[in-house]
Amino acid sequence: MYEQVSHSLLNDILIALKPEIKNQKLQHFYTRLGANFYAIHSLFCSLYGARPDFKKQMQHLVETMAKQYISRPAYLKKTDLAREKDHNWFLSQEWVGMALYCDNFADNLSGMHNKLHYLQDLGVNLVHIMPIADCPEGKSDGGYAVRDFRKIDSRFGSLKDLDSLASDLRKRGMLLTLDIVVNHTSDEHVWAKKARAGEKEYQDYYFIFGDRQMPDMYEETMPEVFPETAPGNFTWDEEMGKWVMTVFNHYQWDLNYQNPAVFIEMLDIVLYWANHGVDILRLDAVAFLWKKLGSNCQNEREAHQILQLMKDCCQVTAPGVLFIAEAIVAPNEIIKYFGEDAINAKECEIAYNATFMALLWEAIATKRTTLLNRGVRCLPDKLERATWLNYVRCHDDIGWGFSDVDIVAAGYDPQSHRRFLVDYYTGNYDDSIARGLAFGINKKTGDARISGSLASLAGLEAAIEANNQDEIEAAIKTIVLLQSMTMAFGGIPLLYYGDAIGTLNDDSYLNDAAKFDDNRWIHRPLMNWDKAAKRKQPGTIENRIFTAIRNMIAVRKETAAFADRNNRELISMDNPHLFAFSRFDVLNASSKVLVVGNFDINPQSFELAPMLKMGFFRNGSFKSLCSGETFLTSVATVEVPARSFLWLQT
Ligand code: OTU
Repeated sequence: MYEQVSHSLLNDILIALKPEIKNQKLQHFYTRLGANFYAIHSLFCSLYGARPDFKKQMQHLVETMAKQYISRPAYLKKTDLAREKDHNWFLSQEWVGMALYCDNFADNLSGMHNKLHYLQDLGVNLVHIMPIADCPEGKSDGGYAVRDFRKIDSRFGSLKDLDSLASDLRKRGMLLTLDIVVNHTSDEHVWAKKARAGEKEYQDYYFIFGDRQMPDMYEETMPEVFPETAPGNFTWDEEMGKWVMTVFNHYQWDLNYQNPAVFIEMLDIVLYWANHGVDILRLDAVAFLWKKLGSNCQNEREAHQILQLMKDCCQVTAPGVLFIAEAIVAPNEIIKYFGEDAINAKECEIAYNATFMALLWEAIATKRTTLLNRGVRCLPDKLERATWLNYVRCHDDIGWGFSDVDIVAAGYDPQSHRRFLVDYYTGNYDDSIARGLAFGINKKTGDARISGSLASLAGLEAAIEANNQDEIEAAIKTIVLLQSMTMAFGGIPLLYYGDAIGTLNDDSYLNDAAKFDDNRWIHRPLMNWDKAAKRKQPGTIENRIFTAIRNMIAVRKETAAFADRNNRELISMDNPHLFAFSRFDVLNASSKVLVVGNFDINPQSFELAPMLKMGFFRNGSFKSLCSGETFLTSVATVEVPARSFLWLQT
C-alpha cells in the first residue's frame, strides 16, 4: 500500500519537473531515483510528513537532486559507475590518509601541488584537507564556523585552485576529503543575518527563542561541549533580542533540521562539493543533528534518519561519493552511524574510531592492555560495507569516551581512572613525561580532555629537552607502536600532518587573541619543512619515525589480510601488557597475520604453543613483515621488545 503511494507520488513529481530538467538526459538518475525513492520518501515522510507543505518540499528535494545531477561533470559520472560496480573499493588496504590544514602545510591550496610528493613519499593517498569554506576571521573555530558554504576562504585560495588540486590528486591516484559542517553555521552566515534582521523564514533555520523558557528546559539535559570558553547551549543575540541555540561556540548557531528547508539546503551543499570532485565528505558533528527536549540532544533517532536520507539522496546524484561520520560518542552509539542494515538504512560508509584511539592512549598510560582488550572486544560488529577511520591524533582533543562498564570490568573506578589519564598526559604523574594540556575542563562534572601533539604526548618533547637518549628512543617507539596499531586494525589509517616527523607542541597560539583560549591550537602548527627534510638524514629522529611509518604503510599495502572485511579476531595472550589480534585474507583464509603490540616499558613475551594450536605458523617458520626477520617455530616463546609491535606472517 505504502509502496503504491510512494510510486504514484514519484510519478506526480516527475511529471511536475521543470522543463529545463525534464529535457535532459537523465537515464542513470531515473534508475537510481527509482531504486531509492521508496526509502527517500519514507524517511522524508517520517521526518516532515506532518507538514501541510510536505508534497511541495518533496518536489523541491527531487528537483535539487536532479539539478545537481545535471551539473555533475561527465568524468565524475564515470567514476560513479565504476565505483558502483566495485562498490567495496574503499575497504582495500591500499588506502592510507592524512589530515592537514592547507595553509599550515603549504601556505594555501595552490601551494599543495608542490607538497604532494611528500605525501607520496610516505605512501599517503587520501588527503583530508581541513575546512576551507569561508569563515569570519577570529571567529572560525578552525574552519568549523562557516559563513558561506560554497565559497573558499580567500586565505586558502579560490574554487579554481581547489578544482586544480582535485584534478592533480586524481591524476596521482589520490582521494580528496573535505568537510561539510552540517550541524551549524557561523553567526555571520547570510541565513543568520536574515534571522537577526527579523525574517521569520530564516529564524526557522535555527533554534531561536524569545525568552528563557525553552532554553532552560533544554539545558536541564544538554551537556556542554566547550564548558570553559562557551558554557551553556544558548547565546543571547543583542540585535535580535532573542536566545539562539549554540551548542559549540557562541558564534556557531545550530541548524534546525526540523525544518525541511534546512535539510534541502544542506543536501544541495553536499552535492555541490561532490560535483567539485570531492571523493569523501567528512560530516562534522553528526551526533548533534537532532535536538529533543529531555535528552542530551545527541544520537537521536532522527539524526540517523537525516543521515540516511542524505546518503540515499547522494546515492541518486553522486553515488561514488562516501561519507565520514564524525561522531565522537560511545562505542554502542558510534556503530549506528554506519546504518542499520546495508540495504534499508545505510548512513556513512566511514566513521572515526574514537573508541580505539582513546583506548590506545589509555594502554600507553597504564602500560597494560586490559581495558584496550575489553573495549575492542565490546566494540559492536559493523556492517560489511563500512569501515573505520583509525587514528592516533587529529586536530581535536582526546576525550576518554570509553564505556564506564568496561572501565569497571578492567578493575578501575571510572572517575578516578579518567582523572589519572588527565594527570598522566599533563605530566602530573610520577613516571610521566607527557606534555599535554587539559582541555574542556568541566568544573561541574570533573571531566577533562587532552590537547597536545602525538610526539609531545609520547614524551619526545621532554626527552629532547633533557637530552636523554633512552627516553628519546622510548618516545619514538611509542609513536611507532601507536601507528602500527592503526595501520593493522582494519580500516583506513588517518595520520595527522607533522606526526610522521615527530612534530612537538607549538605554543605560538598563545600570542593570538583569537586562539589563546582554545589549547587545541597547540597541536595545529605550521609544518616545519626544514624538519621534514631531516627525514632523509639517517639517524635523525625525523628519519627514524618517518622511515618506520613509511615501511609500515608499504607493508600494509601489499598485505591483503589488512583489507577491512570484518576479518579480525582478538587473541588472548595471557599477558596484561600485550594486545594481539589476527587478520586474515578473506580470499585465502590460511594467509594470516598475527599482530602483537607490547604496551609495557619492558620486553614481554608470549608462548608459541597456543598460537600453533590456533593454526598459526604451520610451516615451521614465520616472518616479521616489517623487519623481514624469520623465526623458527621450534622456539618456545616470542619476545616483543618494550613498546614495540610485531606483524607476523606464516
Ligand atoms: C567537531 O568536533 C570538530 O572536529 C571540532 O574541531 C569543532 O570544534 C566542532 O566539531 C564544532 O564544529 O562535534 O562530534 O572537542 O571532539 O566538538 C564530535 C570536542 C564533535 C570535539 C567535538 C567534535
